Amino acid sequence: MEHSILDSWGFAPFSLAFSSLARPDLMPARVLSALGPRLEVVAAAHPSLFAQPSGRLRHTMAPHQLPTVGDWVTLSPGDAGAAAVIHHVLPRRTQLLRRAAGRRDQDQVVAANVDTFLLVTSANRDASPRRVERYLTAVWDSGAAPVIVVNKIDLVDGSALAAALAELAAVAPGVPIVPVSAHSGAGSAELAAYLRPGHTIALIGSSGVGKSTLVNRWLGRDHQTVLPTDDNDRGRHATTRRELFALPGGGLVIDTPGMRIFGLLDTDTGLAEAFADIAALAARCRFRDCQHRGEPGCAVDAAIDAGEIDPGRRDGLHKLERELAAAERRRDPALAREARERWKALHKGIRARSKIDPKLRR
Ligand SMILES: Nc1nc2c(ncn2[C@@H]2O[C@H](COP(=O)(O)OP(=O)(O)OP(=O)(O)O)[C@@H](O)[C@H]2O)c(=O)[nH]1
Ligand SMILES: [Mg+2]
Ligand SMILES: [Zn+2]
Repeated sequence: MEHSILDSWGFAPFSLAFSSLARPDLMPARVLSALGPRLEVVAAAHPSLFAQPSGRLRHTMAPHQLPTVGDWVTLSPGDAGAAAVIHHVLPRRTQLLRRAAGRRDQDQVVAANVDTFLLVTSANRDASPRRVERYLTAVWDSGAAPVIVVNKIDLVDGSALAAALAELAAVAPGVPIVPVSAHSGAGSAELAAYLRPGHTIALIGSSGVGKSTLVNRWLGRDHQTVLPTDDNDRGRHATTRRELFALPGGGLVIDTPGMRIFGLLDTDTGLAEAFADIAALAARCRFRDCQHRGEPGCAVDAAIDAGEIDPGRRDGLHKLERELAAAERRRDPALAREARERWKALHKGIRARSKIDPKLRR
């Protein structure tokens, strides 16, 4: 077994799941990119191979369970000229989901088995705190850890940068924030700490913030297409597909296209963590089902009045709640009822967690 090659692609945590299948006739492989139904994979004896899910997988799995970038799968070699066949998707350690508007059966997995998501923003552009909250909520849901990367610091002066960092720190309690410049190389030592051998990171964030420029810098070659931003400093969707690369130093990185819409899924846990500051306060509201909309004895409103937290945080939570509720209703009325039950459980969950989980205490 050429385990050292596989381990350089991050196989170690999956080897037990693979060997317990007891299928020595199949080989483990990792999905590098998806080109329509065909996937490019890497296996110990094959640096690059095309593969397709077996008919059984295609017919028995929901779309979000089918192999995607970052997945570990089992393969049998195809007949001469044909693509190799994928038989299993090994259980994912993490998955970042993008919710399809109103259609749960079309939810998409953006990337599988990522250890750390780098949420890239750009220092010269107003990083909408609401958008950052949304991304963070989805990352917390994924099971992976978030890091915020503020790129293009070469374009702003010290005080503008300090203001941008403070604003981000306020919406992302406890999340590391790393200011960098992909052009000048500033901050690259701090970022390098996340590029560890066998460790998979993925870059997410709006088009034009410089995700592919960072990847090219790490790869030491211009592998990814980079396009100038337009007059309003918006990206032009230079990257069109997700792709996993092995870096010269041993780290693994997935570049993703900037996403226009970033939905949320199963926020029961992610929401509570992204809004840990509000969750901790909510435990002290007088009413158990307090919505923090001016109810008497609301600890969240009191903290806002006292200037301890930004009212935008509470408004951000309310906005997410409304969007989720609307998405649920678009699906169908039976699900909307279920959604209400979920919200009740979530609110109870936030209260229970903030009582027992010391992380959520201030
Ligand atoms: N000044 C400056 N420009 C940068 C920096 N990093 C990236 N850029 C520029 O920003 C533009 C967009 O960069 P990309 O790397 O294509 O952005 P992206 O996030 O990959 O965009 P999508 O692939 O569309 O999601 C390019 O013109 C880059 O040269 C930086 O640190 N400083
Ligand atoms: Mg790109
Ligand atoms: Zn309240």
